[in-house]
Order: sequence, then structure tokens, then C-alpha cells
Amino acid sequence: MDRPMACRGNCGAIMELTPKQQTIELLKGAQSVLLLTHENPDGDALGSILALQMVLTKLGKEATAVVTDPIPGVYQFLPAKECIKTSFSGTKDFIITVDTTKTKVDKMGYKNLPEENKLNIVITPTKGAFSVEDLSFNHGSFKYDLVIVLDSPDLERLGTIYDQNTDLFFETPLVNIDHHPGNDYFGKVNWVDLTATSTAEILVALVESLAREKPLLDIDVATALLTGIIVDTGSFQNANTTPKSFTVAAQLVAAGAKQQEIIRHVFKTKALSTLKLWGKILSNVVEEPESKFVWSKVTKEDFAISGAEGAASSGVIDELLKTAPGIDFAILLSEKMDGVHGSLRAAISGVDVSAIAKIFGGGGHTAAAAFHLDGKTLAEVQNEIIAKIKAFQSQKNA
Ligand SMILES: [Mn+2]
Repeated sequence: MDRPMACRGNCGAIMELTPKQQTIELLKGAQSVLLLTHENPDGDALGSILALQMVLTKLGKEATAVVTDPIPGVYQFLPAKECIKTSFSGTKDFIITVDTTKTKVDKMGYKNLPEENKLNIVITPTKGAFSVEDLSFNHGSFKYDLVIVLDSPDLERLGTIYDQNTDLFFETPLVNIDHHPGNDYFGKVNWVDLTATSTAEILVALVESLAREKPLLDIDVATALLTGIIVDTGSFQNANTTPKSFTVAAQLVAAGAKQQEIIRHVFKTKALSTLKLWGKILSNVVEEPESKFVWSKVTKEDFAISGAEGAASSGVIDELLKTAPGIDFAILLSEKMDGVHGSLRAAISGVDVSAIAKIFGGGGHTAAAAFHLDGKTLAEVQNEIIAKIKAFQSQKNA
């Protein structure tokens, strides 16, 4: 982690800037900002990236928000979602520099030689000749002067954008804004607030500070940010809900955030395909009364038969599984194309499901956590997962 930057103003003693102040300083100096979030984006990821995109655009910056994964149906109502770019090319120019101290350039052109897979660049001097020593080669820089990563505990979670453009993240100043306890502090500036319910909640403070010169919190920005808070608190029902999250939400509603529209789209509208999938999941529920949890599973075939998208299974655990009586937590095992994903939710406060996710290399919050077993099928790992959790529970209760 970088040391905090020193205050450059007339502050007498050197004062260290907070991550928030450092973020604002970097934003002031930046013209072209790239905004990114984790793969399989949720309401907080999408609300945050859209709100920041709108705000930076209002401030006259060139802000590019990139989300390569499809936006789940329930979030199609989000304002300005058409501004999100679905593909990213982190290309850099290759620059050939000709030293013209001795010889001047008269003309320049190129000749394509497709049969030989070659391209000739032809430089005609005014007189004399260029020599190899007159040429040098360089890469241009990336077109972004700041990258902001939102709601992502590490860079790997960004998916292919990170894998395919790793250089970009080391050559460009990086701001990491997040609320996940497992955050890797991968940025030049790390604004990680574990007490915030959501990344959107953190961004409200940023928007407030940036709005000193110009009003920024309009209905669309407020709606995008409130979506993040509502989704990450389960509409203020999860244990992570804080007094501050209510205050911030009230402020957003006062700014015109369309709270009813968010609730209707995120919680009250379900595609028929989602309901079919949930029915399948509920019919598979297994009770483990000794170990005080319930679990269920959903296979690749279940997704295919119901026609539901991958994200459709996530709500069933919050809205139904964890409401089972007498349990500590609920687990849903989902078989995806790339492996088996486990979602865990605490049913009562005081239960830490992130400890269970850690058994399988995952992590998260005490109330909600997840793990992923890459390249595995449900048939291969299901029994082992449940056995390990039972063992963990009996050890804990012993
Ligand atoms: Mn979040």
C-alpha cells in the first residue's frame, strides 16, 4: 500500500490525506477515467459504476464504464445503463520515432504486403539517407489517466479485463473503492470502508464532496446509488444494515431517488423462468437439523430447463431458504459452466458464514459469504462439501 500523499496546500505542518481526499485529488487531475467493477455484477456494482459515470461526465471528464458480463434483467431499469460499454480494448499505440537531426523527412507512406504478412513503412528523406541508428521504438501510453475499481475485493475478480490488460493496472493510477472485509488493498489509493453497507454508500460521500462546485446528485444518480444500498442490505433487512445507511438512503430519497421503482424491479418482479428455477431449488431442499442448516442445489440442467439466467438463483436463498425456522444458516450450491458456486447466508445474527466459506477458499461477510470450486461438477463435490460443513458445525458446537 502506498503512503498517503502529503497535503500540498499552505497547511503549515504536513498533513496526511485520507483515502477520500486522495481520491478527490486524483479525480481533479484526471481527464480520462476508466471505471470497472467485479464480474457477474450485482445491484451495488451496477448502481455504483453508473452513478460515478454520470457524476464524472457532469464534471466534464471523459468517464468510461465497462461491464463485459450481461446486465441481469432485474437491473435493466437502471438509469443510463446504455452508457455502459460491454467490451474493452486496452490497446496501446506502437510508436516508431525517426531522429531528424541529420536527415529531414520529405514524405511518408506505407505498403501492405498481405502475402508475406508484412507492412512496409516507407520514409523518403529530402536528401541523403536514414540509417538504422535514426530509428527508435516505443509504446504509447494507455488512454486512461485514472482507473477506479468499484465493489471488488481484488483485481482477479474483474475477470477477463484484468487478465487481458494486466499492464494497464500497473501503469495507471488505481483507486480501489470497496466495502468487503477481504479487500486486498490493490490500489494506489484504497478507500475501503468495512462499516459501509455497500460501495454505493461510500460513493454518496464522494459525490457530496465533488458537488461543492456544481450540483451532482440528480434523480438518476440518486436512484443508481440507492439501488446499491437497497440490494446490499436486502432492502434494509440484512444484519449489516446500519443507522448510517438509513440516513444516507433518506438523503438519496430526498434527492429524488425512485425507491418504489427500485423495490418493484429488484424484489417484486420475477420472471416466470426465475419462479420455475426457484420451485426446482425448493423441491431439492435438505434439512440438516443436527447441524442447524438447510441446503439446496441447482444444476446446469435446471438452469437450462427453466430458461433462467445464472443470476436468477441468488434471490431464493435470501427470500426463502434462510427463512426456514430453527436454522443458523442456509447454503445454495449452484453448478455453473466454470464450476460449483456456494452461497451462504446467516439466518440469525451472531453466526459467521464467512468462516464456512473459508473452508473452501472463499470469503465474504459474516451474514453473507460465498465460495467457488473451479472446474468442478456438483456430482463431484456435493457430498464432500456437506460433510465438511457438518464436521465444522459439530466441532464448533462441541
Ligand atoms: Mn457491494
